[in-house]
Amino acid sequence: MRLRWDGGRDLGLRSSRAAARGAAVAALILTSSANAGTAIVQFGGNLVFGPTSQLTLEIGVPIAGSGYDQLQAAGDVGLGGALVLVPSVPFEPTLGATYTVLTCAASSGEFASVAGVQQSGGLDLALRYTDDAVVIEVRQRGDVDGDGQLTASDTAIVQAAASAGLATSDYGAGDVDGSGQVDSSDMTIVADAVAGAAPVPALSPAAQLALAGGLLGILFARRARAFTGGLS
Ligand SMILES: [Ca+2]
Ligand SMILES: [Ca+2]
Repeated sequence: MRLRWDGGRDLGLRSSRAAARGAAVAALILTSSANAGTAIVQFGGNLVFGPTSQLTLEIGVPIAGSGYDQLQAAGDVGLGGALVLVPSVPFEPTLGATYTVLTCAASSGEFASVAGVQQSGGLDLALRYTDDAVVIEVRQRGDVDGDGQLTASDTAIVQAAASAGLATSDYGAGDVDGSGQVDSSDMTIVADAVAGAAPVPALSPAAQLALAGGLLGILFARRARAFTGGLS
């Protein structure tokens, strides 16, 4: 991982526990070379990612430090600039896996864009923001609301956000391609995903036969009881 301060002077980090105590910076550019090794980087102060900054994080096994890059700031973090997600090699995204890539006292703002969202197998690295963290979650492409299903609910969120011209890089708010804007591109991706989602499987002929047989059995049993009751 490598830090470059706004003045252009580089600060190399070789330890997974590097602390810039008390750092309250107006603009900090932080980059991590692809496949340079994952790490946890800690800051004692505040961080502000300027509009031209780029934060590149390696994503692999969902274990902070040894499996993916994680930033920990003791102070507040102002988010901005570009976030680039780089899968480690080899990387096999697992549905539902989560990566807390940034923790802080309080976060504000958002990354202007996110690169590396789409992965193989129809899976996405979905970005979401909390009050004190940035989390990446592996979801089915188009599962905007994160309920594990591709339905009209996902389509509705994107349509509403696109109509409002929402500028966000939050996957759950509808920016499924990481462009920083919810628009027709996101609508197309989600609509295609929902349309291609496997429908609820219909019963096979054999299952239908078994079900019918079971119902007939119940019917005969009831009639038999009624008949017996009539005799007694
Ligand atoms: Ca969904
Ligand atoms: Ca978008």
